[in-house]
Amino acid sequence: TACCANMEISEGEEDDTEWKSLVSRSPVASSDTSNNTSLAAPQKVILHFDLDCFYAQVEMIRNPALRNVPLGVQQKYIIVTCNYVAREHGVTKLMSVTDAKEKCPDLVLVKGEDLTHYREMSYKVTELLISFCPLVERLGFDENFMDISEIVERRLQQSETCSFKGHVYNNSSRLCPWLAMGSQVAAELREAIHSKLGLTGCAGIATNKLLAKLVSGTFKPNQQTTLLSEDVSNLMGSLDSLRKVPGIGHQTAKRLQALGMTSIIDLELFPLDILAGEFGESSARRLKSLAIGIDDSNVNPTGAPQSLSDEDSFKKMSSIKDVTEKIEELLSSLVERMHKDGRQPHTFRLTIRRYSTTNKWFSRESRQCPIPSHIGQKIVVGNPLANKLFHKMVDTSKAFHLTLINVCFSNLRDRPGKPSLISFFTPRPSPRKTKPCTSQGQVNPLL
Ligand code: DGT
Ligand code: MG
Repeated sequence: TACCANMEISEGEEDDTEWKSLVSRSPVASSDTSNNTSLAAPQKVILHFDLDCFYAQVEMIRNPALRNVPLGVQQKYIIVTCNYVAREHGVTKLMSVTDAKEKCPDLVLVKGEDLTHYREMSYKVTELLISFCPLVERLGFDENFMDISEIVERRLQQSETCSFKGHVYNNSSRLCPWLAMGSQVAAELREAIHSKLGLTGCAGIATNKLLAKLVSGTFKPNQQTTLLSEDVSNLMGSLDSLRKVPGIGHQTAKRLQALGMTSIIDLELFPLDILAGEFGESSARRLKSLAIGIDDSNVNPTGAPQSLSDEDSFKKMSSIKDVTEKIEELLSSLVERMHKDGRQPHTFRLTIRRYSTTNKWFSRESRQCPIPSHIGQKIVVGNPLANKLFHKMVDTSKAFHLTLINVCFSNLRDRPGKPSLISFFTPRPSPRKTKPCTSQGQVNPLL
């Protein structure tokens, strides 16, 4: 995801490279419960939803004439996604515009650098899912996890017979009423997303987040797949690299490779004590668990983001004038979002990335400072804070070469008695969430 413009990385839900909570406890043996036909689910039922060609679908809803043509969504010189008509012509996600045009000369391109419509639709999907069950966790813009164990249990108490909807991984035919009921619920939710918002997507149904995410894309687009416990090792064995395991990010994969591991099976067989020597006991156990499909992490209900940010990347920015203009441009759209959110930011952060041939994606630097209450609208025009922070990082008496700028408001606090415009930010039972905001349309003192 690092190559493109406007990827948001600081809203917490946007950055899935470190899936921190993936395994929070030490592994437990996964008992074969598939013969157990009692009504209470012995394990959780977790859904994972992933919308089809998300940005392209949003563009096709905005302009239905684009539905039947090959469509690519362009950010800078990259096709960040394309519809399935374009995929039939060989266009793929993250292809360069030049290559895509070569594969498919009729490809229609729309600009996708402004994320506003995608973001709004993304929150509508999460909101819709929350209206069925509060245990929903966002992952990026177009993915959501949902823990429906209680719904399944309740429904199974009412009706015992229930067949699978959609695909079952490996065509397994074992009885498993709770996962079968999970597949029914998933089908209903996909139908609701389609009828209310006009979007199609895939779903995975399994007993934990890791497996639900891994199985959901087995059949694409607009299909769903259930994974039974007897097929967990098949699914894990089908992954062709360690990076395919959610929770194993770029850095972790590099460290595992340095220890001689390249495949999931290598990790599964690697001695725990040596792994613990490198990563520490709990991370080593977590990694070993992931390799065999065990994930005890909870679905953490997503609240309002802890911060709002916007960024842009470019080949070269080396003048103060360009930097100032870019910061103003980013801030004006960010302030508008902050205004809609309704909360008040108390910290401002500026992040830059300097050109580097060696450490391209990991060389971000940032500085932050409190936002004084008297600063008012000056945050955008003239942006004294950004200016100050910028000069703390960059010695402008010398030549500089930046490839990214990110602006971020954090430490967001409610304004007493002022509700948010966004109904998504409603109270939900989670300790780490921000409280709801309350009023509407107030003037943001930052403007
Ligand atoms: P799918 O799920 O294969 O049907 O296709 P998408 O387009 O939904 O792909 P997905 O789920 O990986 O990503 C969701 C959206 O996020 C996608 O429509 C565009 C955006 N996106 C994905 N990867 C990148 C990336 O590397 N850079 C940027 N800028 N955007 C990305
Ligand atoms: Mg998707």
